[in-house]
Amino acid sequence: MSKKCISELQAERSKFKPVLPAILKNGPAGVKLRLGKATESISDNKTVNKLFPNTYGLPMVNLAKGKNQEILKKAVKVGVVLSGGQAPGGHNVIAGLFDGLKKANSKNRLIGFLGGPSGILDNKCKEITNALIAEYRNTGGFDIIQSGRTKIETPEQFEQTKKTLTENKIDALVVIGGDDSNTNAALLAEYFKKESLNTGFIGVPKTIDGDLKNEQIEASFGFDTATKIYSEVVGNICRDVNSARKYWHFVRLMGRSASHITLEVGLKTQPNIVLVGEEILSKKMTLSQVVKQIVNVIVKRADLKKNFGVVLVPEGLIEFIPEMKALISSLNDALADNEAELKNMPGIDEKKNFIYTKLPGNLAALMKSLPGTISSQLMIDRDPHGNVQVSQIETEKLLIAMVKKCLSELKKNGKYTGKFSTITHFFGYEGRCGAPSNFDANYTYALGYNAAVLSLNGLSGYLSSVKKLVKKSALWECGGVPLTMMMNIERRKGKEKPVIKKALVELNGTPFKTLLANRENWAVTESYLYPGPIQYFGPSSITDMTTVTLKYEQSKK
Ligand code: FBP
Repeated sequence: MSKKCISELQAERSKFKPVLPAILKNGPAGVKLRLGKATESISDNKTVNKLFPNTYGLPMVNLAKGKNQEILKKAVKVGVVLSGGQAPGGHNVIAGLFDGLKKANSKNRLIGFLGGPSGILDNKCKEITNALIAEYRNTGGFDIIQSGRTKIETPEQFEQTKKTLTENKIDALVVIGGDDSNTNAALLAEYFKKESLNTGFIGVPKTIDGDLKNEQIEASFGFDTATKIYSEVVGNICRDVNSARKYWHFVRLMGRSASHITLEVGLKTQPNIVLVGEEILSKKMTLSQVVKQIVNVIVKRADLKKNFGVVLVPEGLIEFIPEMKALISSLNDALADNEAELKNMPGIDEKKNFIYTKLPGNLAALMKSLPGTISSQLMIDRDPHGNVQVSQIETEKLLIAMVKKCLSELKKNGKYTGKFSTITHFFGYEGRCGAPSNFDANYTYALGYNAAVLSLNGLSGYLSSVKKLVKKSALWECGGVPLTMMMNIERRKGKEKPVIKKALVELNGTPFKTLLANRENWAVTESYLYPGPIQYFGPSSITDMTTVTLKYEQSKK
């Protein structure tokens, strides 16, 4: 990328200097590790312990001021890989990592593996230099080394990883990824320890979905920027709706297995209906009950002569509806068990008819009752971690079809006289590579710099942690959280596996309670908010604003 090819905003933005937490100001040699007590996994302790005999129970690590001249002496070579979906700020993690390593010793080197974990398996890499990283500071995207979703899982792949990392003399690998990628980092840390190899593995919490968080990790990076981008466009749709007053817009938002994005965008824009998967699951609602809930609002608004509105739908919605969840889980097992036969079948209808015979009768009937496009989308290949690819399932269209059916019944009975014209949207990819907000630019830079400190200190099996995020970045606290501490056992691809637990929307938490307190009013009024675009320049009350979710979750701590 040549300097001439960048936009005016990018040129101006490249001058932004992230503000490091004060604890990191004197570089990696100015901090000492303070070790806490041995840790336990959040559940399934015995099983997780058994699977990670060499890395289970590591202590929590906090950075404290001190002198650590030892780490300056030896030049090290650190690898970095971007894993999974894109999230704004990935380039700044690499910039922070690069600056931290170079501050400790100008002979330290940073090697980027290309295209995600497959770059490790294929030994495809390039050195991150000062000139290269300069082009990517404060930019969105993962294009500096690209990303990928390959999972390192077979014994051959572990062997290949060992070969690549030892041949390249990599002292530590920094894995920038979500829950699945960091689970992979934990497995690698364990494998290398078992093999008596010294390579360390440090994770960095990434995902726009916002579901890699817990007591120790306050937020995953990218959530802030992505939700600001979606809030801008959803706000614009609300204003369009309020101006034209003739359409119902159904907006599906990314977030896979958690509704944090939808909830955050809902709180920021106050549309008429915000569906939260976790609530639907806890109430064990059926698909028709969810549809009924939407229909009730449409009818109420029609009675007020308001045949328009905005509905937010989390992309993972169907996995939260118990009957659909059961269908997907049974389908996951059936697809995994019959992979070979299915491969040889040419058409989707043949595959579906075959799969119906492998499902319990009630679930086969449910699948058959869905619109053909939706049942075909449910058959799409799982991702390498065994997850159904909900981004490919058009839930908003399924809901619209069912709502239409319901409304026409009501019309026949004279209970509905409105008009229902719809427009659908799916927002996900639009926000994943946006230029990071100030919050994400600072947060990712600190996460990367902190990962350099953890790597230089020879740690392995830790997630880079930066806390107190509602304070100014200079006051943030840094450390490392053992990866095994965040694990539990889940069913993936038909088998029980150790994985980092996803954080779902807490129904007792302030973000959801705020929605609850307001949604009846938002349903029938036009209380829309128009957040507008991310501001990079201007008053800090706007440029440094964090998410409502983070503010509500962390402000009392
Ligand atoms: P990560 O969890 O890997 O960060 O990815 C999140 C995500 O953006 C989800 O919101 C979405 O369902 C999925 O990636 C889409 O995957 P893909 O990029 O493979 O289409």
